[in-house]
Amino acid sequence: MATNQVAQTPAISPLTIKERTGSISTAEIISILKGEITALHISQAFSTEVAQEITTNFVGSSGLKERKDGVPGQYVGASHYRKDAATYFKEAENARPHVDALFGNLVDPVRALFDALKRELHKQGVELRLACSEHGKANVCRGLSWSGSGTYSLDPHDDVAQVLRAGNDYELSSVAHNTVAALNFYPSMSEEGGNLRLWSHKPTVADRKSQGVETTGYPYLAAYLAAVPCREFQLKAGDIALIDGGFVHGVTGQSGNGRRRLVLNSFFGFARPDLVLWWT
Ligand SMILES: O=C(O)CCC(=O)C(=O)O
Ligand SMILES: [Fe+2]
Repeated sequence: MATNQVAQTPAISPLTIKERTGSISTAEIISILKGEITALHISQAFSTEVAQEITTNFVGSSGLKERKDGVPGQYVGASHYRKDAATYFKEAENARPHVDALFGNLVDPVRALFDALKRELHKQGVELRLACSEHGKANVCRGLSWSGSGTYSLDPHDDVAQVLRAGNDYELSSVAHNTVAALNFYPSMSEEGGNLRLWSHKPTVADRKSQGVETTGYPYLAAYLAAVPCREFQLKAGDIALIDGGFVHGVTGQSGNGRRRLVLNSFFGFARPDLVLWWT
């Protein structure tokens, strides 16, 4: 009983947040990976021209699908969430032409970040590569448009449970013991809402068990988070948010009948001291 009660009172972990305008640097990305910063919000981090091209291509994509895994939203690409490695990597292979097509003939800013980080880590004796298996390899990103209605368009969750529970057939499971960095590029933003909310809480396995979200990390109920301080990022098209995905986060409800919110999301983290894996 006592253990249950402890697990149900969320421990507060302080947030270290950096917000600025401009270009993201590899030093900042590595600070997130090492757990020195919890969240980084960079405004006007990539061009509105690229943002518009990606949005137009997402909306018109023949690879655009409705999620059927209990998380309301539309997507282009593949998600490892609740899938075995064979299924995920096959889906990633099949979706690759659609993910590539999101960028048209413009330079893909997510791949540019990946390449810059790869060069910097290489200098430090660390390899960065896409997660893979005999069935294929991950894509650099996936496009997502959340459609939950109510307080949140994407309910509060953490990104670590799904990695911890990915299973032995995934090489990325070991990243769950280090920082799982969640990278978000925003090509389009709703008129109101659609903020990224981050709570001062990094759930443990016991916390997840107490909330019945041990394997998914999704969703944490409002009652559980009620006493936990939070911060919110007001996002615009062209922004990047990079967070420690172990902290609970969610996307607030959206309104306005014009633009739809679109995020390009990827995950990465240390699998070994000399290896950083990247996946979606
Ligand atoms: O859309 C966002 O801002 C966050 C996305 C996210 O948390 C996720 O895909 O796990
Ligand atoms: Fe997330």
